Amino acid sequence: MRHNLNKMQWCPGCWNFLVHLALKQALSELKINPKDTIMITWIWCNSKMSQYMEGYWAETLHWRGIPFAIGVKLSNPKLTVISLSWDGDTYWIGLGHLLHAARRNTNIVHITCDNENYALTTGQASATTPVWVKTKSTPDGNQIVPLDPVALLESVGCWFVKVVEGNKMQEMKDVLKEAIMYDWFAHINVQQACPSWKRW
Ligand SMILES: Cc1ncc(C[n+]2csc(CCOP(=O)(O)OP(=O)(O)O)c2C)c(N)n1
Ligand code: SF4
Ligand SMILES: [Mg+2]
Repeated sequence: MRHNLNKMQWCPGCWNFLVHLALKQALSELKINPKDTIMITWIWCNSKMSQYMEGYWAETLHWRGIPFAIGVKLSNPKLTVISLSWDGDTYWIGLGHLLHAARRNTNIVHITCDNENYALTTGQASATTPVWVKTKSTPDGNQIVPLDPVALLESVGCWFVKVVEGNKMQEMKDVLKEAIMYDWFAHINVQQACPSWKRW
């Protein structure tokens, strides 16, 4: 269980700070005891968030976090299970797990911080990079139509899928609280700035 680790290592101006704050406030306002929460993260910039939250945590393998989170929930249903990931992971490398988790409808909160690029590996195109945007991996402009997470999840029967702007603190906190209180699988896409790599 982690406690009081506050030395954050994100770039200045990263909206990860805002997501972290909104999540902390949501859990606090719902009066959820840190010992009753677990945050599951894996490989990318914001995976460090579990280090800055109070409560139990697990850092698992790239694109394997969702099945890990479901396993934790099934073995201890009383825990509030939050899995936190990124667009490159959730919508590309680990997409299969997202879709089947939505179909299975286990009660976890899955948050995707969508900065529209692979930031940790220095700014390649991801599944949500807009068309014609130039990145390291798309020097002539991205020619792949971005994936629509809401339409995709609704197509497999997901009942709770919401998109929030990562700088609208009140709205983000309210949606997080709603997702935490919801009894089934909840997916939140946070539209997020990445000052270091997202320059569109
Ligand atoms: C199986 C596997 N494939 C690729 C990588 C390299 N890798 C590390 S982070 C990452 C992409 C991260 O992008 P995203 O999920 O959008 O997170 P962000 O860094 O933007 O927060 C990749 C491809 C890896 N660590 N493991
Ligand atoms: S690279 Fe982007 S997402 Fe990663 S910490 Fe820096 S600003 Fe945030
Ligand atoms: Mg990303």
